Amino acid sequence: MTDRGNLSDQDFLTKIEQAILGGVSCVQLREKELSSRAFYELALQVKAVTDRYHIPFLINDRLDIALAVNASGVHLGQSDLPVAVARHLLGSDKLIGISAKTVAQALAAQAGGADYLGVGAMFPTTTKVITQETTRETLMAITETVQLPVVAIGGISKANRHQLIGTGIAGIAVVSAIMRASHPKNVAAELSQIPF
Ligand code: TZP
Ligand code: MG
Repeated sequence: MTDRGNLSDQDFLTKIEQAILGGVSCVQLREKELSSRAFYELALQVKAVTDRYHIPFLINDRLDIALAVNASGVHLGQSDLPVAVARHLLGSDKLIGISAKTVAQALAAQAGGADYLGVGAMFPTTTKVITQETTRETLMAITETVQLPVVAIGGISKANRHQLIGTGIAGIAVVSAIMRASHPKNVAAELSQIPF
């Protein structure tokens, strides 16, 4: 998952490419402050990279941008469009990920047609304002209840990744540990080797 920070567009795209070369298997573009036009243009550039490596490309929040660039799908939070509406608009071929913090939210997302769930923040993070972290118990309650693949997110790094082993997750989503690394390829390689 991306965060441009102060990177130039070229450096940003290079980081993404390095992360993919390290083992990142899906890229989500998450931009909270760009105009629609700038988001669209950046999305086209990122998609050119993910297409080159044949990996899925997701857009955070903005279903319109996902449609406009023919992304693989969209990731939506609890305040975004309802999953069933997004599914109706996107059709059955696109991926929809939903952020869930409770078993109830996870079940609702599953019933509405989500393809995967994002659960967190599992650890302290500076990428997003978090009121309360998600406990390991809640994460496990979700993985044990829903059939969907669950991706853990929030403050995940080399230092704490082992704490997620045995929780039943399908994978992890990482922003700063990779995007702020001077060697994103190495960090991505280390993080993607964890067995869950
Ligand atoms: N949702 C929950 S935590 C988070 C999002 C988008 C931010 C994750 O970023 P980082 O830098 O990997 O903690
Ligand atoms: Mg969102």
